[in-house]
Amino acid sequence: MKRRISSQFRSHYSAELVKLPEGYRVSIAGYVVSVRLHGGVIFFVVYDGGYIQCVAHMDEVDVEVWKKMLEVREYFYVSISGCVSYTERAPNGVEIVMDDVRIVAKPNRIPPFHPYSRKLPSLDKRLDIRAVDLRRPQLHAIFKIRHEVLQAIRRFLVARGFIEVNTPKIIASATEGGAALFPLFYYDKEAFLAQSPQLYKEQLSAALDRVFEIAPIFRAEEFKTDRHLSETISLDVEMAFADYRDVMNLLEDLIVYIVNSVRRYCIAQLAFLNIGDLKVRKPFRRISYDRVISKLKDLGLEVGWGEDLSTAALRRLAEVYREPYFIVDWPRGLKPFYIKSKRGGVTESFDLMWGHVEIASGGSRVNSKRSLARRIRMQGLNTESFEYHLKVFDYGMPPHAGFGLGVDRLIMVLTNRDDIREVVFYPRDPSRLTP
Ligand code: AMO
Repeated sequence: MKRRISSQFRSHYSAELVKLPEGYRVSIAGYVVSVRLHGGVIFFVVYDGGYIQCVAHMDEVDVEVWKKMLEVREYFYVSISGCVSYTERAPNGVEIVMDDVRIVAKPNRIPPFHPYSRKLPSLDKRLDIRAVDLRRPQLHAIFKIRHEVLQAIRRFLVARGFIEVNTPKIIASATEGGAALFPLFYYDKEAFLAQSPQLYKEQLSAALDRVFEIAPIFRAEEFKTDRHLSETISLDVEMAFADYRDVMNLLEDLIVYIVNSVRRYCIAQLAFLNIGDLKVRKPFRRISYDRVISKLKDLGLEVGWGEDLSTAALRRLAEVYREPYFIVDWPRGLKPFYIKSKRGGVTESFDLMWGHVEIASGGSRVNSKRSLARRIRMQGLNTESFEYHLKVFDYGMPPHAGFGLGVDRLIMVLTNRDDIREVVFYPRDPSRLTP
């Protein structure tokens, strides 16, 4: 594919220079990361999606041009003209010997921290000026990995015959019992921001067989953890003629594919972030909720049957299970109304854990209208609010299953960050609504 997008500011991107012969004249545009002046030689490092060193000798450029070069500071946006030169002194083996510079935008203020500084302000302070924080090379590495994860998800699912769909984010009723909703005015009615595309993806799997969506979900929980957001990106997958075992197998293959893609396409980024041992092995363990409870008891943590697993319990388990693993067959009371029951008060459900973080959850779905209505009532919800969904079952509903995967959580784990907000461009949490 041709990548060239030239403009009055640039003929090439720095990444393209290695394909050009010594002496080839180019112009590049970007922002200045560093300026060094050594006697009569000036060096700039410019970022244009990649880094490039640019150099000029006082004696070899026009006096007016040299004066302009001396004006350039970090954070200036510049367009630079010069010739390609191969040299060992440049970090990537190639540099531009400049003959002109055009200052395109000058900042009025210097950011409160330097992109290469080891001493950074707190994440909250950095988030307050996120657009500047995002110029840090560490975040470039994280967001390149994020980009690759999203690409890999799409490649994998499309190759398996899934269709990418979009469902409404303004909805009329809740789907995820435990999680609170954000209410909003919808003309003269009350509406909510969608917690999950759950019921829509189920309906779409009946119509299209295999569907997926990558979109925001909204959770109005009053959390204060390292892994919750009020708005987060979810990968939702749903397939007809499948049960929870089939989707666990699919999810396991997907995770392996994502990890391999990141290892293949993000070598420099993984190295930069010091992530040397990113590996997952199939098959992932499948451990029943019952066994998890007794395992925790052995580890000295008493959890009553039917209780959810606390962060402390999940952290304890993470010490034992170092690779991703599934907790399967959760008690009915812990799972939403649309998850199919099985004998023993449990459900055909799973959570995919990686470390102490729940990456995904899913299960087989109830596909009989009567059972679904009963489960809605059992959870204290009103069947009338779900009439729009229940009536679809009158036209036939095949067995189906699926999962929701927290994309931000997966990227947090892959990039080894200890706060989910690091891996989101503009995170939303109970105390943050801007920028
Ligand atoms: P669940 O509510 O478990 O299931 O959500 C699915 C996955 O989404 C991620 N997630 C979150 N990530 C960050 N911040 C949050 N506040 C947050 N809430 C959830 C988690 C979680 O595993 N409809 C079902 C899925 C299904 O059965 O298909 C659902 O929404 O990684």
